[in-house]
Amino acid sequence: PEPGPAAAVPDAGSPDHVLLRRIGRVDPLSLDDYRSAGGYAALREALRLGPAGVIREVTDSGLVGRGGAAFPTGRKWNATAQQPDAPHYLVCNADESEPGTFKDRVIMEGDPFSLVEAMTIAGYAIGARTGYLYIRGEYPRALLHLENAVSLARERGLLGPDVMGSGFSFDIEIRRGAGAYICGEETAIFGSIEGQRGEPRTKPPFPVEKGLFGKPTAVNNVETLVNVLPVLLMGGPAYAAVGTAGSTGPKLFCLSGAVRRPGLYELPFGATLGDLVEAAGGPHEGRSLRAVLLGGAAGTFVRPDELDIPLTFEGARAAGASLGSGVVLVLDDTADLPAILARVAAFFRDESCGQCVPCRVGTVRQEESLLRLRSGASPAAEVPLLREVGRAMRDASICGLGQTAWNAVESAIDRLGLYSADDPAAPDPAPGGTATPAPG
Ligand code: L3W
Ligand code: SF4
Repeated sequence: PEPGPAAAVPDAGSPDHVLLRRIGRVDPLSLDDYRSAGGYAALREALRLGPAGVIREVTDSGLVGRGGAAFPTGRKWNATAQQPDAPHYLVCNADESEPGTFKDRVIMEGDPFSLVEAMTIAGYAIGARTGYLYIRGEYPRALLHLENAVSLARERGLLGPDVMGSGFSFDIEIRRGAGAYICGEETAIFGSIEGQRGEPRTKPPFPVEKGLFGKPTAVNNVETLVNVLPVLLMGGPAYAAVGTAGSTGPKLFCLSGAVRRPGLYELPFGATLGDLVEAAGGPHEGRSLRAVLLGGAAGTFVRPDELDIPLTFEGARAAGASLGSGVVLVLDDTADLPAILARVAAFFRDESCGQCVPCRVGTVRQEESLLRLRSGASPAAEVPLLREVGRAMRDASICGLGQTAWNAVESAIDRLGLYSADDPAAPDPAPGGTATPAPG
């Protein structure tokens, strides 16, 4: 059998964990275990505070979204709660598909009741009676554990018409994705749940105003929601004291690639990239760091001399990078960067929904150019073309997929010096300098 969720957490059981504290310590199928490990105390507190009180604590906590865009959760919940149109919906974005990301999976597999409790609190705060949990289709164990959690919570009156005897009615519907990365984009989720093609919609209107079924909707990532539990248990201001002023609370980081102990790490915001790589044991014996890809396929390559970048939203931004959802991919001196870039480009070409031209065509052209470069085409001809295509995608694509599809390639060229005239790893020009056309 596959190893359990705790196997993905190298320091499972650490007393410093807040979000991961139950991983590997409770039976994820047992509501009694969850309750004896502190479960449902936060919902009780929420019901005591009332919806406005919950939103106040979440706002005071400074919690921002963990799905990649860092939007203030309290502001999103307040904007949804204030909408006169009804009904209101909650959508939990559990379509975790960013390459290198597995944080939400560990929570859903190892501590599923925490998500059910957090969704109930969110529904209460925004005035929703239904929450949709949109889960990645390739997460069968997480699905099983969540189905079990929802059904046990219903049996015990923690979901349903009278949550904890409070008169508040809330239930959770689970919907599975079917393998499309784009369905994790917050408005594409709506189409997917509504039974249409999962394609992003233009914003505004934002989901808080017109979301699922055209109604006010708060969409939150799994990690964002489970952070609401410590917010209510500690109180907003105490939570805000953890981390930095701009990035409060604990954060999960998915570390993969050429380190000795890859896996999921929980750290308060503020540690540096170097601290994290060191916590994971650093590069393997005899190897040295070549680069770190921060923020996943849509992220930015940084150099080994940039390891002092603080792992905060503002720190990454100041360094011209992005934290994304917390993906950290470490490459050592054996990494084949041109092959990795071609893989990233193939991913975006494959996952583009094809709705808008800059992305539909741009992701194809980008991949073709990178394949030509791998085959020895001249950077002097290809790099300006890549820049032009990248600019068009960034400026004119409808959604984040197209807007970020050139980030990693651009940073490999500009920060790592790949394909620059003085790049020692640059391939020798092909005989005659002719470009090899890409397949397809
Ligand atoms: C009300 C306004 N609401 C913005 C809301 C908006 C959304 C949130 C963020 O992409 C990022 C993306 C990926 N009134 C509002 C408002 N909102 N203005 O705030 O919005 P937005 O559009 O900036 O971002 P997004 O479309 O949600 C998410 C990046 O994440 N990413 C993706 C990672 C993948 C995963 C995963 O697999 N789990 O997270 C990686 O970098 O590029 O920048 O709710 O409605 N005025
Ligand atoms: Fe679809 Fe790409 Fe346009 Fe997004 S940017 S809507 S993925 S074609």
